[in-house]
Amino acid sequence: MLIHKPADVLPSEITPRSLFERRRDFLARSGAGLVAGAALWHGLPGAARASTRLQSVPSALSTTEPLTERDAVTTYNNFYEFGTDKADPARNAHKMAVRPWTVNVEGLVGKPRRFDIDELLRLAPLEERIYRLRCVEAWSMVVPWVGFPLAALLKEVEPLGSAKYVEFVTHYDPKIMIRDVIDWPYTEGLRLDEAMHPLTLLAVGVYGEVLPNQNGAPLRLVVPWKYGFKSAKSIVTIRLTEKEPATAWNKFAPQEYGFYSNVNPQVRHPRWTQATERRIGELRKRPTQMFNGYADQVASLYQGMDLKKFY
Ligand SMILES: Nc1nc2c(c(=O)[nH]1)N[C@H]1C(S)=C(S)[C@@H](COP(=O)(O)O)O[C@H]1N2
Ligand SMILES: [Mo]
Repeated sequence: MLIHKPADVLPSEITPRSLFERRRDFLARSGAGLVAGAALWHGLPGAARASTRLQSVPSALSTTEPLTERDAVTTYNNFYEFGTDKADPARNAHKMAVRPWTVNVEGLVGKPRRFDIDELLRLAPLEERIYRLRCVEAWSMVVPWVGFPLAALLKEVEPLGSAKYVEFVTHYDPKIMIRDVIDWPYTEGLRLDEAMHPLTLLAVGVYGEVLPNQNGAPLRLVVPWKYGFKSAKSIVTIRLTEKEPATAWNKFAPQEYGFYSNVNPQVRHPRWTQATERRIGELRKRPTQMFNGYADQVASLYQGMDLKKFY
């Protein structure tokens, strides 16, 4: 297993000495590469969980804004399957087993395939991507994800010419997850060109380590120019389709959540403004940026579309 070289280590990643030593011990015991280490890690209880670092290269697509505290990123979460309070996922998501885990990539593709999660970890070089995450609830964070572009996975399965959309289906286990609120499983969707966009990331880690369950382990989507709910957690199926797929929040409240859900300060949520946001850890409000600040890279995807209609 490789550990970040000192130059790659962000100040926010510096860990207490005791933790570091435990980690080193663990690495020595496991005597294995990253992937085997990751697999092992998920089988270990409690304290040892803090120990899996992912080797990644910094991405030129990262924002340079200050990171949100790691504690906030891993304890202030939306993952409704584990409860609707922000603290519930960190409390309850440990009940989900993330090994073994397979991701089915199917539908309108030349080479449908069932990937083991450990295969996916080796599919493409892992990058550290620091992105803003803007929730529809008008809070935001700056998060150092570790992952690879969704496009790398889609290219493997060779989308057919008839494929226009990508549907994401997430894990649902009624034995450990809540039964009410929305129609489970949580599903999301992107247009194929959005899915192929270089900013669209499949994240396997955060803050240099394997994703904690509450952040969507072992694999979650991150689409930085869309509201946070588009970034489906704990994905089990990726399906290419011809028709626009139904999405969980759109089915729940179609007048409030559209298919596109691009961050747009000019389009109000029916019950509150989207013009401002509060960065977690700050008190002041900031103006929300069009496409969450990624307009230069993504505005062309929506040329000619009425974004008030296609919200
Ligand atoms: N499966 C699933 N994915 C989900 C959600 C959820 O409830 N279930 N919540 C979404 C919402 S509303 C947000 S803001 C982000 C939050 O991601 P984070 O907890 O890693 O910050 O996850 C998204 N992905
Ligand atoms: Mo959200």
